[in-house]
Parts: sequence; structure tokens; C-alpha cells
Amino acid sequence: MAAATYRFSVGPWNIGRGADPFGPPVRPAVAFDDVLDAAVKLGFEGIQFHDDDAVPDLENLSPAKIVAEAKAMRQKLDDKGLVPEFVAPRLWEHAHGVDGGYTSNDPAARTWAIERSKRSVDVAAALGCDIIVLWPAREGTSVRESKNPIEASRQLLAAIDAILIAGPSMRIAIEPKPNEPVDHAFIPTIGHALALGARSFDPARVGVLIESAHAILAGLDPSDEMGFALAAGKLWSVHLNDQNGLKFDQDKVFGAANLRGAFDQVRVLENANYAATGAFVGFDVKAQRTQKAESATAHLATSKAVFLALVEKSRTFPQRVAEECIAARDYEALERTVLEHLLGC
Ligand code: XUL
Ligand code: MN
Repeated sequence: MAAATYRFSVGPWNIGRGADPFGPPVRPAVAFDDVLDAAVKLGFEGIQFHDDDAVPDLENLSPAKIVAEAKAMRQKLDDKGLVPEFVAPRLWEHAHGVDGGYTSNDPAARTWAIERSKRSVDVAAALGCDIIVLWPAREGTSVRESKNPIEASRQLLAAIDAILIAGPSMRIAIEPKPNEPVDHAFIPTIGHALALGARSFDPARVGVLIESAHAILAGLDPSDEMGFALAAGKLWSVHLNDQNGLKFDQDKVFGAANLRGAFDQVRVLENANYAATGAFVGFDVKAQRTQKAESATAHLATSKAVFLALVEKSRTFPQRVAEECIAARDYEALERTVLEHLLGC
């Protein structure tokens, strides 16, 4: 049987302007239609959306107008042969979300966060996709005593339930990240996300999106995080990228810091036949600030090329030799087998 082929996805924020916390944009903004054209050219089929990527200025639009605009976006995607992968409520940029949304200490902000999430469900339904991604960006603290973690966990669960009820055909993929922009996030790992989902009103509809860099920031191995979610049938998307140790979230090209770690992630996806599930492989990668505008999509092309090369490495892995090493408990020989395979010698 032929191996299933992977479907790739990208978000408009992955073709950025090069601004960082210490400097302004260095490249002109890329018009949304040009992002879509770049996606097509690079062989990406899926588009990932924040709610206001799909419907700009949605805070100032009526629910009916939001749905009409999302439908127009759906048509635009259709015309280019693209499909929407997910919608993520962008709670962390609005003034109401300054201290988090679902776990804000301000009850008005908490109400706003739930209402905004319901609008995201409307956007996803009108676009024709069934995944809501929750990156709980500011759902945490920088001053530990500023929120009650017991109460916050209940609030997060209530938010998940509210979204599940608002969108009976939606699934929620939680994208945990342990820090940044907050010091300590309340859902730092896949274990936390799945435990919370299991307590929800409809656990079958709560899974995860795993970002490599986020797992590394939590001191964990992304391939093991993936394995944990895959074993539970809960890996509904990935944001592959790389991260050079415990720093800010770098969103480096997939494999750029740790090629073997990238191989292990591809291998676990291959072993689980992830491609056959139809779920997307997304690359949450950032163009370097030094990159000139005309080549500011190279990071996406490289990430995809590295991924595909590692798929080949995984499919040609000397499995029989590895099994012999394991049977003999000769892990030094296994180490060498892996390294030589990756080095091509
Ligand atoms: C933040 C992050 C986000 C989410 C979508 O670190 O990864 O881009 O992927 O909001
Ligand atoms: Mn991400």
C-alpha cells in the first residue's frame, strides 16, 4: 500500500514583517492575497487563521456580518484551491485580554473572552472547518499571587465547555506553551491540556496541537509529547519548528537547531501513520529579521524540504538493525546506527 501523503498548512503570521520586541518592521506588510498565493506556490494546502485573520476588525462587526465575511473568505480559498485548517480566537491582543481572557481577574473581560470565542466558532463554521485552536497566551501569571490557580483551572474548563456547546460540530485543539508572554501559563504541557479536556463536557472533542518549540520550552521532548497525544488519538495538528534551548519562542526553521530531534518528531508521526488521518502538518516558523522581503518565505520552503527529507530518512531507517541492537540491549550500537543513518554514512 502506498504511504499516505502529508498535507501542509501555514498561517498568515508566518510571513511576517520582521519586527521584534527591540525593533520595528523591516519588511513591508504582505497583503493577505499574496500570502495565499505564496502558500499555493510553496505547496501548502491548508490555511490557519486567527479569527481576525479571517474576518479583520471583527470586534466592530455584527454576528451576521462576521458570518458573511467568513463566507467570502471561504470562497477566496476555494478559488485558489486552498482549505481552512483551523480558527484560533486571538484573545491576547485586545485591551480586554490584557490580563488573559478566560482567567482574567476582571469578570467583564472573562465574559468578553467567551463571547469572542463564540464568534470564532461562527467564523470556523462559515469557513467550513471544524477545529478551534486555543493557545492560552495570557492565561497565566507573571506575579504568581495575582491569580488563583484552582479557580483558573475551573475557568479554563468552563471556557472549553462553552465553546463545545456553542459549536456542536467543532473540535478544540489546545496548543500549550509554558511561558511567553506570561511567566507561567496555566496549561503548560500536553498532559495538562488532555487532562483538562478529559474533564470537559465532551472529551471526544478536545485534543491538542503540538508545537515543537513550546515542548522544548517546557523542557520536554516534542516527539514524546507527540507520542503521548498520538497514543490517545488526540494529535489533531502540529506546529513544527525549532528552538535553541530555553530562550524566547524562536520559531526557527524545522530542524535548524536539533536535526535529530526533528527526525524523532517525523519518525513518531510516520510510526502513527499521521498522514493517513488527514490532519495537517503546519510549520509555525518565522522569517529571520535579516531576511530581505523578496526571499522572506524561504523559511517555509526550507522547513517543508527538511520535513520531507526526514520522512525519507524515517522510511529508510534500518529498522531490522535497530531491533537487533535493542534485543541485545546494545544501545551504543543503536546510537551509532541512528547517527550514521542521519549522516548518510
Ligand atoms: C504562539 C503560537 C501561536 C499559535 C496560534 O507561540 O504558537 O502562533 O500557534 O495563535
Ligand atoms: Mn504555534
